[in-house]
Amino acid sequence: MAKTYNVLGMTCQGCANAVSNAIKVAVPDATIDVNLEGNAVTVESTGGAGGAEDDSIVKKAVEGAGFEYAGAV
Ligand SMILES: [Cu+2]
Repeated sequence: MAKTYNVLGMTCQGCANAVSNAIKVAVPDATIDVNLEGNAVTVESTGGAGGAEDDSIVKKAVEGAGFEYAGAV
Protein backbone atom coordinates (compact mmCIF):
# COMPACT_ATOMS: atom_id res chain seq x y z
CA MET A 1 0.00 0.00 0.00
CA ALA A 2 1.07 3.59 -0.48
CA LYS A 3 1.03 6.27 2.15
CA THR A 4 1.84 9.94 1.87
CA TYR A 5 3.56 11.96 4.56
CA ASN A 6 4.16 15.66 4.98
CA VAL A 7 7.86 16.38 5.34
CA LEU A 8 9.09 19.91 5.95
CA GLY A 9 12.52 21.36 5.25
CA MET A 10 13.23 19.87 1.84
CA THR A 11 14.50 22.58 -0.49
CA CYS A 12 16.31 20.82 -3.32
CA GLN A 13 16.83 17.47 -4.99
CA GLY A 14 19.64 16.75 -2.54
CA CYS A 15 17.19 17.01 0.35
CA ALA A 16 14.72 14.84 -1.52
CA ASN A 17 17.40 12.21 -2.06
CA ALA A 18 18.46 12.32 1.59
CA VAL A 19 14.89 11.72 2.76
CA SER A 20 14.31 9.08 0.14
CA ASN A 21 17.50 7.21 1.04
CA ALA A 22 16.79 7.34 4.77
CA ILE A 23 13.32 5.87 4.29
CA LYS A 24 14.73 3.27 1.92
CA VAL A 25 17.11 2.09 4.65
CA ALA A 26 14.25 1.87 7.15
CA VAL A 27 11.80 0.26 4.73
CA PRO A 28 13.94 -1.67 2.24
CA ASP A 29 11.12 -2.84 -0.01
CA ALA A 30 9.60 0.60 -0.39
CA THR A 31 9.22 2.65 -3.51
CA ILE A 32 9.56 6.31 -2.56
CA ASP A 33 8.33 9.35 -4.41
CA VAL A 34 9.21 12.83 -3.21
CA ASN A 35 7.13 15.87 -4.16
CA LEU A 36 9.39 18.82 -3.32
CA GLU A 37 6.86 21.56 -4.05
CA GLY A 38 4.19 19.76 -2.08
CA ASN A 39 6.46 18.90 0.85
CA ALA A 40 5.17 15.39 0.50
CA VAL A 41 6.75 11.96 0.42
CA THR A 42 4.86 8.93 -0.78
CA VAL A 43 6.02 5.55 0.45
CA GLU A 44 4.72 2.47 -1.27
CA SER A 45 5.53 -0.86 0.27
CA THR A 46 4.19 -4.36 0.37
CA GLY A 47 3.65 -4.03 4.09
CA GLY A 48 4.32 -6.53 6.83
CA ALA A 49 6.74 -6.07 9.70
CA GLY A 50 8.67 -2.86 9.26
CA GLY A 51 6.39 -1.79 6.46
CA ALA A 52 5.53 1.77 5.65
CA GLU A 53 2.20 1.47 7.38
CA ASP A 54 4.15 1.84 10.59
CA ASP A 55 4.29 5.63 10.58
CA SER A 56 6.77 5.77 13.44
CA ILE A 57 9.41 4.10 11.27
CA VAL A 58 9.01 6.74 8.60
CA LYS A 59 9.02 9.48 11.23
CA LYS A 60 12.27 8.20 12.68
CA ALA A 61 13.90 7.97 9.25
CA VAL A 62 12.82 11.48 8.25
CA GLU A 63 13.98 13.02 11.50
CA GLY A 64 17.22 11.05 11.40
CA ALA A 65 17.95 12.61 8.01
CA GLY A 66 17.46 16.05 9.55
CA PHE A 67 14.01 16.93 8.29
CA GLU A 68 10.72 17.61 9.97
CA TYR A 69 8.07 14.89 9.92
CA ALA A 70 4.66 16.55 9.84
CA GLY A 71 2.41 13.54 9.85
CA ALA A 72 0.64 11.26 7.44
CA VAL A 73 -1.62 12.93 4.89
CU1 LIG B 1 18.57 20.39 -0.28
